[in-house]
Amino acid sequence: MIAVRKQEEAVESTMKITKAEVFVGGPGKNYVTLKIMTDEGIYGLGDATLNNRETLPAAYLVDYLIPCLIGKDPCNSEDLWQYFYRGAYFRRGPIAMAAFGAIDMALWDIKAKMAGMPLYQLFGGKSRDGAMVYAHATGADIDDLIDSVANYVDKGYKAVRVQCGIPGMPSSSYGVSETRGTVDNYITDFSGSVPNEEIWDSEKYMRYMPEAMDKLRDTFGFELKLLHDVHHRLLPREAAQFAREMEQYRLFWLEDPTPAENQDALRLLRQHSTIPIAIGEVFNSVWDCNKLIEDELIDFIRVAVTYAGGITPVKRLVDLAGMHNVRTGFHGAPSHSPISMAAQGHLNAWAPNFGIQEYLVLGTPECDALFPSSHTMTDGLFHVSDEPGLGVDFDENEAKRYSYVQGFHPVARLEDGTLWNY
Ligand code: GCO
Ligand code: MG
Repeated sequence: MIAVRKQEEAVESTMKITKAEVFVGGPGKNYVTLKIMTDEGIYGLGDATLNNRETLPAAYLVDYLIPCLIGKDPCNSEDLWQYFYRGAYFRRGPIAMAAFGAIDMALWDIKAKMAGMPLYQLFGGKSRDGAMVYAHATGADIDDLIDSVANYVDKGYKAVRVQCGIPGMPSSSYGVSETRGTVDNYITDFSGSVPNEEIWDSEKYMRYMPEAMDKLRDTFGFELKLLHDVHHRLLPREAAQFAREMEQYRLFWLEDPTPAENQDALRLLRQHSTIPIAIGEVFNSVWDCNKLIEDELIDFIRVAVTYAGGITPVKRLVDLAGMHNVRTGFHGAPSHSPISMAAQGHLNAWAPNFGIQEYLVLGTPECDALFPSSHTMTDGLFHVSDEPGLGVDFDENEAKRYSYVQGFHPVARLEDGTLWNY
């Protein structure tokens, strides 16, 4: 006989959001941290950091979104997301999506804490134990780059992004400092009140990078996964030629070979090369990349849960990508706080079509003190914590040590002064 269990009373949420606060600042970064409080004492955390424009999502949250959250049931994250997205009329864009994204992350954090489960359980559980990450190796020249890669190999990383200074280029290329040795914060310049200007030369870059890659493969062999980021700087024909030349070095991916908004550019590249393409760190919504995914013009989708609007839309995007053989490779530049990195960690643990995760945030004692967590990294694999929720906390006392500091991305120009893509 089959035993029939008495149906337990349905769990109905009566929780209300009572307050939400935004903090801006951090150790060498302007993290934008959202904390949503409820009448039952459970709180949720979100990351709204938009690198070098941090005060804008913070203002969007404080001036427009937080007042609408008070008194709402935090369990209705879907309806609240639709309310903010459809209700905004002027939709999308990185500022608004980073602000929605932080709210969405915080609401998922609250729900998983209510359930007493790590967030990945609400998605369908784990598909893997550790998620492969890649680090950034940079070198002012090739020897410097080889040292930087060796440093990550020694630490057990299985995948490394490689960016190298280009001989004869009047200033550094993307992602590289002009001085030798590891540089921690090359993406943001805090030294002036206007952006620095760099000089870019596509021809010199295209001539030298294959040579640099050749030396890297000679030194490290083919087992180590190597990635390279063009940072949107080549024209479609140039990108096709470059991709073809780089093919022999078996990159894990070639990132942003062309300007992201010109989606047809990738058709030309696909006709000439089978190199795996990763794109999407500047996309804010599925509408920026559904054609790229459906037409299978890319291999990895690089959105971030911050400026792509949070877990709710990104999870949908991951499912769409999975239908078209596109794997994930979420953006994880140093500007992301451990909160969004945790949200991505949970998605990575679940996603059947996980590819790789860019990861640069863990490891400084100041950052760990501001965002205590029990996520761990071993041998280049990220192991998501089993704590309820996102598994990361925010120490408000520590936060008092920091405030907003203005910083800039550099601006790129060609040698004749023509402005180019950063
Ligand atoms: C990456 C990105 C970053 C961006 C940065 C801009 O692949 O990590 O290209 O390095 O330049 O996120 O703020
Ligand atoms: Mg990039």
